[in-house]
Amino acid sequence: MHVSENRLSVTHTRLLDQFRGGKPLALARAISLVENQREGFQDFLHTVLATGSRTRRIGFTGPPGAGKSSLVAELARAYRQADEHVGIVAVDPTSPYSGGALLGDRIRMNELATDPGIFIRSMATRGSLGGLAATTKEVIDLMDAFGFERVLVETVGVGQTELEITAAADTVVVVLVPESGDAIQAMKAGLMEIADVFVINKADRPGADRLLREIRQAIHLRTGHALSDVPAHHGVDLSRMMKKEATEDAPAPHEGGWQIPVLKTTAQTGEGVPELLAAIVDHRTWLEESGELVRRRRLRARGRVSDVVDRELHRLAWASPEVQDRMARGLDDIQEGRGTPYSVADTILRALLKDRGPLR
Ligand SMILES: Nc1nc2c(ncn2[C@@H]2O[C@H](COP(=O)(O)OP(=O)(O)OP(=O)(O)O)[C@@H](O)[C@H]2O)c(=O)[nH]1
Ligand SMILES: [Mg+2]
Repeated sequence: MHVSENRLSVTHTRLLDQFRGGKPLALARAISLVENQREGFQDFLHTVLATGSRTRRIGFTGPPGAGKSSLVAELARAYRQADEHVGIVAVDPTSPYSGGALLGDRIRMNELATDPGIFIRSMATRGSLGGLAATTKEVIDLMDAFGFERVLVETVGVGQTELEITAAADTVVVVLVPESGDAIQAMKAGLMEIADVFVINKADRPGADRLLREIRQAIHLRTGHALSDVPAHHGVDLSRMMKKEATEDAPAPHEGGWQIPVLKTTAQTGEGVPELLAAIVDHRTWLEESGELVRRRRLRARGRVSDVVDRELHRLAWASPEVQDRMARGLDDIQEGRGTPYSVADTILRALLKDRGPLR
């Protein structure tokens, strides 16, 4: 695989011109090129991404129906008022839905769908784990390269599936509602690890204040404020141990000065939305000043490289005639009791690595 701008086809060169000229249709075409992984999509991505990243990426996750889309719509409106261009990506675990349905049932949200400063894309996960569709991150990259100052990503959090949002966003907003249970459940679901900002939406409903207090207490305990007041227990300093274990691969421990805010919103009336906007600004400032933004971007780049390597290895393996041949013979061996899936896989890997000298 040799990616290069010089390898772009005539069609893709034309697409590139229109993309760089800011034509929304070109963005839509580029997205489907990438989503369908059509011939040449890697050269195209390589070319448009070479200019570097400048978009502020904000992820929203939380249980179904928590009001994520309603909040995203409120924020998008606010960013538009500040004259920013906004990309919205909504990832649905089952099926993609139309731009109109995506932004909920309110009339004024339809304004968003027709605003040329907003580009909305919904994607199905098609069974991929981690809550993001296989190419969601690439679509976000395309929106970044296209020049949106802001990209808002919505994923439905069901159990552990929202974890990947941390790989796609600079700031992760976890949206809960009074009905979504207690703080213990949120901790169990791993939401404490991924949240940069907690929002209790539907604050017009009973139970919001209780959940707010519980989440605040849980954060307080988790970030070790309670621990640091207490002398090391049996000579073991838990907070130090936790720090030591943090490596480049590990998710960010929320230490180093960021206090996770817990806010109440009512997306329907817009109440609490200015505070949410302010919390996102504060988090951005912290990201930049603490060096965390650099760390997250590096982590993101690492994930992207390994994604591409995985995908290419997979493609190379199953496209190889030698591999096909060994597979066919291996299946005979298994059937006749001379081989196992492990021995056959072993011969396939050997063939692949021998065939592809430079890959070794
Ligand atoms: N009472 C109340 N209802 C709200 C609030 N915010 C959103 N809703 C309603 O809750 C329902 C779900 O809102 P959405 O914004 O679609 O929620 P979502 O989290 O995007 O839902 P999915 O994408 O389907 O998981 C809609 O009927 C909204 O009108 C709120 O603050 N209070
Ligand atoms: Mg939604």
